[in-house]
Amino acid sequence: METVNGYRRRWWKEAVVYQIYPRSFMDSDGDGIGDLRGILQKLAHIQGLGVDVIWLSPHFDSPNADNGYDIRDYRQVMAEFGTMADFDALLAAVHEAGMRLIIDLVVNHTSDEHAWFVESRKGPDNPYRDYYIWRPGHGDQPPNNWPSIFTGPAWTRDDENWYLHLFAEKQPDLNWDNPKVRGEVHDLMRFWLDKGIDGFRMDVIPFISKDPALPDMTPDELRRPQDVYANGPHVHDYLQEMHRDVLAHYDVMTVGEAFGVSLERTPDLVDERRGELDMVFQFDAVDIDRAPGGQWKPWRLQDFKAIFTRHDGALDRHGWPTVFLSNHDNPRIVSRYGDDSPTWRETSAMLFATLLMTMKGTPFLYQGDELGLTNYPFERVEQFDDVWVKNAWQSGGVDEAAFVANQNRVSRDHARIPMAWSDSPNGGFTTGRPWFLIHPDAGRINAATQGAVYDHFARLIAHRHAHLSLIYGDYRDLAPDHPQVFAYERSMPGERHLIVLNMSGEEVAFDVPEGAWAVGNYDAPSPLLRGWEARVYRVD
Ligand code: TEU
Repeated sequence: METVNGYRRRWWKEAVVYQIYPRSFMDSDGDGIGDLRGILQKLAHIQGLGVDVIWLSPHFDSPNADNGYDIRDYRQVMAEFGTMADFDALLAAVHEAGMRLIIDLVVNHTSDEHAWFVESRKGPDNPYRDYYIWRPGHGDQPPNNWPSIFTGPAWTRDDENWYLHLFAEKQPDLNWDNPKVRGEVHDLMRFWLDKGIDGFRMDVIPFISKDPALPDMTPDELRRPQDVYANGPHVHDYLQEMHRDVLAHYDVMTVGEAFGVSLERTPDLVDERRGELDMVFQFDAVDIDRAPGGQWKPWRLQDFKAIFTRHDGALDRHGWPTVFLSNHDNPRIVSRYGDDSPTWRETSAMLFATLLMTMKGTPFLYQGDELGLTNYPFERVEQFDDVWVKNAWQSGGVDEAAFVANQNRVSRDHARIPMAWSDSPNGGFTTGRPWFLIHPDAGRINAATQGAVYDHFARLIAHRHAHLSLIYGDYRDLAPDHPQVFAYERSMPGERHLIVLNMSGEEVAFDVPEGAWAVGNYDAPSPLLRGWEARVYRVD
């Protein structure tokens, strides 16, 4: 097996991944909802960036209580997105274009409309009863004090018993301790793998194993329930079994959403000698501005930088990290970490492109990052679509202005409004009535006008692909205490890069080397770093 700088070479370590939220990507048939044919129409846009892998958020039959993360039938395509023939055509076209396609495996829970749950709730004697987690309550009270991640209790009563749902009421948790459930999951994975998909992003996968005693959480644990949910007794057994029985038989990549998994425990999931997952998403960078309870809080650049050093230190040569600053659960990068004012939006979008493409780990982009799309200016509670926002609002306690102000900082809906393609009505997303809000700037900030940001992404991706030190090279933060500049090197014997990012709108003096300047977001280098300037130097 070929190694580079001590790492085994694998295609997914060298890949750049682009995430599509199908509902909001492109509508081909005018029903106002994005679909698979729409993705097909826009494949050249994705291919032009030079990305290697497309990750499709759930495309399965679903009643959409959580936009497809509540699956009713794992072997059907969501009718609004098209047909199985459309899926097959998309997969073939992606492969034809030299890219790979991974899909979302959402198997901690199903929809309450899934046939298994419809049966399960019929009563204790039903053969599917044990596919889910049912317990008697304490009088009128649920079996324990576990909270749903989406606020409120994690239990809903159905006749005499309660079922567990770590997310919405319409997302009952599967009982992975039942071997039949694990067999079903393996079967549905094979169904898609045998079609030729190239891997899975696994939704909240560490949550699959629950302590069968279901003990109450302590007040301290209740501040971060995800840490309890991600630490069940059999998560590693079940992942190793899945790897042995299914994944090991295909050349695919897996990336698990490691919500609640500490850095110390990350190697247990991704150490290649264990046979569990290839990679996981760590939440530190996207949680930097979150206080418990989902309140926004300010953050410091020094703390942001320290996250990347900690991540790097958490894994040895047997594990591989990911890098992401956005997805369908997070606000837009420029609005959150950069500066979305007209002066700096493009420049800061390019700076974060530079960070993503030069950091250690497989980078994941979210649709619209390549255009520097910004947050939506929400004004009223009714404008939100997210079930989490609705639950949180119903739980009460704050006035609307304060609630909306916080959601404007943290809401998942910023990422979920439709893509902006052109200055046509609805940003060119649909000829019909869009399912969700269209950004007021869509006519101005869209794929047709954002060539500069897009081209910068493409340049960086090409540069990454051409330089193994940007993939396998060691990471070192050169100025961890600097309040404005993020400067780091990526090096391995024979090849070294220096990356200098001015994470502010101010000019900054910073010692830069003589070496060749490879990629930057300003035309020519200057002695001072200009606002949001990003430079990549080749220094070997
Ligand atoms: O997300 C898990 C999850 O808990 C996140 O919503 C997390 O709380 C948030 O990102 C913290 O910033 C996954 C999916 O990505 C999400 O879209 C689903 O709603 C959820 O699982 C349930 O399937």
